[in-house]
Amino acid sequence: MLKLCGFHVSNYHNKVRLALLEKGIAFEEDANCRPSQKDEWLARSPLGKVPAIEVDGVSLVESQVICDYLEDAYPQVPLYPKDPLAKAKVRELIAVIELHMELVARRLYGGLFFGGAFSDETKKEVERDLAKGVRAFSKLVKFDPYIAGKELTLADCSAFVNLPLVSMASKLAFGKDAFEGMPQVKPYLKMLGERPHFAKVNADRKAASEAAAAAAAAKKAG
Ligand SMILES: N[C@@H](CCC(=O)N[C@@H](CS)C(=O)NCC(=O)O)C(=O)O
Repeated sequence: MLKLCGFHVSNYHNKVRLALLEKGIAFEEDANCRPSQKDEWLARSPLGKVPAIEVDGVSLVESQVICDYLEDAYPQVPLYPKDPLAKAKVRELIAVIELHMELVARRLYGGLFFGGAFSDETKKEVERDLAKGVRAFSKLVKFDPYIAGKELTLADCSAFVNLPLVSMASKLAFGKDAFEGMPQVKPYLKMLGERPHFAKVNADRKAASEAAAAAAAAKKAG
């Protein structure tokens, strides 16, 4: 059986988990896998990141690659439109969300969330690049009611896990929500969060984040 490996705080793990749940694919999950540069994990995930899946003894990484595989292998409940151009528009949205917003904001996570630091130069670059990503996003989104139109797609799975992170990072770093000019974002995320699978993934993310914070506090206390 297909196995998903990662952990519940990871946005990319949660994107794949949402796709599996929404498509109704039976899967096992190992939610205790962490990113690592150790040989044992590199053998399964060549960049040392999560998530990875295992299918018939074969490992596969990169959430978008994994989701595209799921779509090809399990077409019964689609998360893409059939029309090739409409499908490409969904993938375009995912690329903007992940490459031009989340990956940009990610440069600040170490400093914001993990006790690290970033330079003023990095902060300026992120502010500039994030503004471009958000502008592109605002030109592409439909909110009709889903992000790419009338049907739930993989772009919604990506948006649900990534928009809150970008929003939080921008508020903390710049004192201003990157989506402050897009009032549709909050009700859209709320609407998605009411879907049972999205609610489950979100609840598990919260529980795992709280457990991780408690473990870090206990370690610090000695
Ligand atoms: N492009 C990758 C990104 C995966 C990723 O960055 N995962 C994070 C956890 S959310 C990770 O493993 N970070 C550790 C690292 O980059 O070494 C994907 O879509 O799967």
